[in-house]
Amino acid sequence: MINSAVKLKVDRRDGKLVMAQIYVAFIALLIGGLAGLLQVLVRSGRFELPAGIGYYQILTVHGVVLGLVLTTFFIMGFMQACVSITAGTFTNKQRTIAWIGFWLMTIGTVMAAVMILLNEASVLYTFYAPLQAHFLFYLGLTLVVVGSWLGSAAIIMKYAQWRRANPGTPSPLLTFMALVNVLMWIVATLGVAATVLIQLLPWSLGLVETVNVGVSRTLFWYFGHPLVYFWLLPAYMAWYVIIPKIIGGKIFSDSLARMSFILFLLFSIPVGFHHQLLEPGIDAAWKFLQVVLTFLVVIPSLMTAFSLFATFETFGRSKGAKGLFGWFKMLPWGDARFAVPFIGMLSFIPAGAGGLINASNQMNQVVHNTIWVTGHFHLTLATAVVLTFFGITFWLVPHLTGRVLTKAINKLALIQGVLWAIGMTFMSGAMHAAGLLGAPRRSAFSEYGGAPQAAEWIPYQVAQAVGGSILFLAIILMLYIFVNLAFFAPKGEEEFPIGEMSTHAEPAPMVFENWKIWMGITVLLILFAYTIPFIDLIQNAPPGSKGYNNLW
Ligand code: HAS
Ligand code: CU
Repeated sequence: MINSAVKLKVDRRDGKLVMAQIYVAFIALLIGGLAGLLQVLVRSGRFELPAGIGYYQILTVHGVVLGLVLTTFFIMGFMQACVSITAGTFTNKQRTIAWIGFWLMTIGTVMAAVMILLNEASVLYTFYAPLQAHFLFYLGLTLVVVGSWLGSAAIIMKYAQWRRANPGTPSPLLTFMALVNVLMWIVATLGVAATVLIQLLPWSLGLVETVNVGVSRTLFWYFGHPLVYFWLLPAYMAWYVIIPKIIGGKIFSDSLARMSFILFLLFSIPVGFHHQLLEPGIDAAWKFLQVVLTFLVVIPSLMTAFSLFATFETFGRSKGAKGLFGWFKMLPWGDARFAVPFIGMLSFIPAGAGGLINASNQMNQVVHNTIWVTGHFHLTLATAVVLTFFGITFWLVPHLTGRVLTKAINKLALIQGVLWAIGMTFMSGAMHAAGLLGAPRRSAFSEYGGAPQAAEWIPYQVAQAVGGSILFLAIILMLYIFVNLAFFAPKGEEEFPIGEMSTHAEPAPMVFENWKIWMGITVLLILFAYTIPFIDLIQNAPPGSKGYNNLW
């Protein structure tokens, strides 16, 4: 079935391309992790930043470097590896395009990073106007996006080539999933490209005096929400396809996996308003519509949870497990390639529940702009997704460098995962709790010119610092593991685990690959959810604000 066309090894030339991106991702982990440590220490109120470094500056480093750089580089590399091994080695032309993409992304990253370090771009990672950065920061991030389009183009070209060569056969599942993610990414990044090119760049160059802030935030969130699923879907690729193989089980259903990815394509984009529920300028009816669509996009995650339980249970029972939860004991707890992503899955249960709370219009009033939200995305992105990426690293890096994951490193990897779980329980738990008490996010406290601290938040801020310090230790351990797997582990062959279909599953219907239908519905839903609100935001921009409407 899906495995018949699978080669056993990623081509060496493709492997270099993938590794280049993974190197950048881990450098980002080091820098971003350090910034994170400084942040929790400052917030504990017991530490001052040296050398005139600003709180918002390190916050921007942390958000941009981990939220945008680590993720985009790792994801591009991982997806390219998946496509290369399941749909075939990239042609020279495809690989060259991907390399140009890599270099554009890298140059862009350096430009943005330099401007942040010079304190010319302390605009947080959502770069909300009217906060303004140096134009080189915006230009740098534009290059990152354009570079990622080229990396995506290589994936699309490979898919098209495979499609032509195999008419009437469903594409390999991992390739299909990577394709959906890049299609979603391209449609989503049009929003951020629009605000950067048409609004923020001309404004930061002084060509226009002001920008329509409502429009710029709306365009950002048109991109910002699918951005979080662009992070999530590669983790889902591993959960659906890689994990079953690692535990020695089977993929529960190929069709269900494809269907959930298609639902992400359709419903990820027209939901950005759930980040703007408290913003003026958008009619409540449109906010309501997007809240409803947000609850629709929860369905493919529930399908994923169902499918994972089914995989685990079927596997356990095949090993003779009895009772409701007997299968749980049968899972390979000593294998870091499974156990570390599993911690991620586990954290995604409360993380997802928190998301539902955020999305519920009334409850959003309680949590919005509090540090609860920071707690939410440290469970989703910084635990569920990131621990899955680490789990992938444990086999992908040695696979590509011709080395093996030794028993000793596997053990360290398990310790790393457990440390992460402990650190994050403290940090994210305290963030959720302090958020409910009203502690603001993204706010330096009084000594940095921010809000005064309420006494009742302080114990939670200390717990955050404790958790954050444990997380920093885990990051150091992870970097050690990465360097070992990339340069020092013994030579050998490490498997690229790709799950096989359960024999009970039906083959996937070809309608899943009718991109005219899926892209058509995607565009229609976007137009439906956004056209009138955009017209409103542009036509009803506050009158009399000098130059406010210079731009839209
Ligand atoms: Fe979110 C804010 C709503 C998912 C990331 N989110 C953020 C921000 C980030 C972020 C970065 O509606 C802050 C942005 C900023 O800086 O302002 N989020 C949701 C909803 C979901 C959701 C409804 N978010 C994510 C994911 C992220 C992410 C995924 C990153 C990867 N989020 C919001 C809202 C806000 C928000 C509002 C704005 C808040 C505000 O006011 O500013 C859903 O997609 C979640 C669905 C998930 C589930 C869980 C399914 C569980 C699974 C695991 C199964 C486990 C197994 C193993 C099988 C329903 C799949 C267990 C085995 C055992 C034996 C137990
Ligand atoms: Cu969102």
